[in-house]
Amino acid sequence: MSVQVWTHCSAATMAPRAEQAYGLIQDAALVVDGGSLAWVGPRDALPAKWLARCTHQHDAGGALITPGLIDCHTHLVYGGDRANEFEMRLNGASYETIARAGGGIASTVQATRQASAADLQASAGRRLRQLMGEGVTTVEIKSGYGLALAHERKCLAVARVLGQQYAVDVRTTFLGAHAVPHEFAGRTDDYVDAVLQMLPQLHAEGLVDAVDGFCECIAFSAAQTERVFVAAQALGLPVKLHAEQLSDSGGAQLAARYGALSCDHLEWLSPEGAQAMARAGSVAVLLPGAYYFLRETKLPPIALLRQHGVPMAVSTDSNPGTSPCTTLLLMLNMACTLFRLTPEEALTGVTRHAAAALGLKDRGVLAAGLRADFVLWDVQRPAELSYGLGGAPHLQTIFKGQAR
Ligand code: DI6
Ligand code: FE
Repeated sequence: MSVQVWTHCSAATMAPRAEQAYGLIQDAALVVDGGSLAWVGPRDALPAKWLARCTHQHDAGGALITPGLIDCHTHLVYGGDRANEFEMRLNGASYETIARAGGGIASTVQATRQASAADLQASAGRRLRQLMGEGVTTVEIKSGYGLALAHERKCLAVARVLGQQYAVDVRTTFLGAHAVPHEFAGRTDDYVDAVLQMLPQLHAEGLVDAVDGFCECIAFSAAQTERVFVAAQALGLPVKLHAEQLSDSGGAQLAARYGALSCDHLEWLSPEGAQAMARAGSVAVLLPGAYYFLRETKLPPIALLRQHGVPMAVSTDSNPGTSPCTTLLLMLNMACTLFRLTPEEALTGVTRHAAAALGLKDRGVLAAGLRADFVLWDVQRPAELSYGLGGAPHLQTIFKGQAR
């Protein structure tokens, strides 16, 4: 077994309740034993036994090391794009005109159904490589543009294959309850019946790690969403929810009752919703890319989330309609500039709290016993990761102990 020692670095460990902001260790050493971290601390406290057992010693060249980044909310697998609609709108077309011409989410569903698994793998692979180029080591990928068994299966299987093809951990989420496909127009309850039939089959095929829904006046009601949660719970699957993005539908309270890992978006979250999330231990996943792209003006209630101690994660929401985004670092900046998170909250949101939003306890922090997923950055201090608009501070990513 290889034992690797990394020195000549500082480490933002992101350890909870650390004395230093970011759990920062100025002159740090990291010991990697196989695919896990065996020791993390100040270099001058490194136990001699690790140097004795060391097979590879690495000079990090003064880099800052953080945990591998975690993008905990993406819709990475879809056909086509919506650049044409973006352009039409900026040339004066209304949403209604575009929707009547088969645009919006329906156009992505059509393009996704028409695409082969190989096409989807190629396009999602391009987006995934962009995320990985900024140090992402774990990514969640939702279905939700197939909306029929064969196509939901195709998208989830593509997500699984991406996790085998690339040195990144992929977590899949079944989002059958994302939108009502045209063949069920006006029959939302019948479509929910169809979703309830898809879920056990996809789960039996090993394609589902969690279950999500879109609880909103333009999508599924709280009662319809609850039927999906009941089915998930019966299979022992954790749930999460797109909640209070465009209005307050009480989705957060509903999700909390089912012990949701996370509630996502939350611009319209109420005090009752925040309280329910705090009691359930649900993470608030903030998605500044969608807020920006839709030119929303209602901010998620950050002070309320802080007041109730709800952990906040930050993610790209990478999708063709509301956040065509493949840069998690830009989301750090937007979480700070638009939502007024501190840089420390933002970085916690793509590491420790993003891991919690996926129910993962073995990553998101640099600590002995956890996965050796970490990133070397060409920056002096952690705040630079949130400060930069573009730029390329990424030097190297280590995934399960290996350079990638
Ligand atoms: N919320 C969103 O903003 C996206 N999905 C969701 O649940 C919209 C997806 C799209 O327009 O393609
Ligand atoms: Fe989303």
